[in-house]
Amino acid sequence: PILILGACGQIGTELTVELRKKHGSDNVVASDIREGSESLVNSGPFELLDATNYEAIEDVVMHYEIDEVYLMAAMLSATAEKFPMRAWNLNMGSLFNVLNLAKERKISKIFWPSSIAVFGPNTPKESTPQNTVMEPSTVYGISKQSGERWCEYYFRKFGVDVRSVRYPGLISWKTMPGGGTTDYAVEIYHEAIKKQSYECFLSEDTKLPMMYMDDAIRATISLMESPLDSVKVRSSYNLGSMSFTPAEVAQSIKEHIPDFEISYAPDFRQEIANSWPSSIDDSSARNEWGWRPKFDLNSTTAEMLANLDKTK
Ligand code: VAH
Repeated sequence: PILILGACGQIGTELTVELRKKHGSDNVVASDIREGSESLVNSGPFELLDATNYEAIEDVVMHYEIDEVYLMAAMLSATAEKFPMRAWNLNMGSLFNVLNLAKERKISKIFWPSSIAVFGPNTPKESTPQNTVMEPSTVYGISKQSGERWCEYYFRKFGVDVRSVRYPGLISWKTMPGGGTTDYAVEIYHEAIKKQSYECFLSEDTKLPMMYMDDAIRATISLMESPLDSVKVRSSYNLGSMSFTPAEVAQSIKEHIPDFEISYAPDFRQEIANSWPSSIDDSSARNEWGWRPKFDLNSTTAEMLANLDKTK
């Protein structure tokens, strides 16, 4: 059975749905610090669980005979700048809990998300390589870089099978993201439907790596199902699909909603975005476990507007 920590989050919600489809609802235990949506809680086993509480996780692991854990609980880049110590404690405490459960052989496999936030201002910005200079300048990025080092350490020293990808900004319609710098790329579609206008908190030419959620979920499951010896990167794989600026996503929306208007009011999140790459070289993921994205900006916009239109 599988346990998802942070199952009510932007990624966790969709991972829960997909893994339940694949393995059967009763084999996927969803958990979070708070109750999630009705559908999530009612479509299979759900536990209220604090990912920083080792004993609480251990109880759930023993009770359901869990063998795989997806750790999707974290504090994201923008909020982490407001609460650095809470972010560090949550992001690292939860990771040590699952790494140590695996070291004690209580679970056998872990998925842990890293992020393009591990890169910093002096990292090459275009086609950022798998291995390069990484001096993250955000609390969130520091926690992801440190987390990657610990994942690789636990793999080499204790044989812990922990697997990871560096997610770009993720775009989805099922659950709102919380506290991220790339959240503008989700909010803009909601506002386009609701108000045909959006005030963007990043400047119009801020180019960032992005990905549609369906691609991110497929990549995650594909990596977790790959044979052990095909997973050569044990820090975290670069993962790419597209890059765009707020002006470009606004243009793609205008093709569906001609009178959509965008304005720009950069805030503290601009500095965070400026420290990140503009595009990613994900050739390791493509060569070692066959990664291929399916969604580009046009198909992402079409999917987002069609689904949000139905749910408005
Ligand atoms: C954030 N969505 O904005 C997350 C992600 C690359 C961005 O890590 O913090």
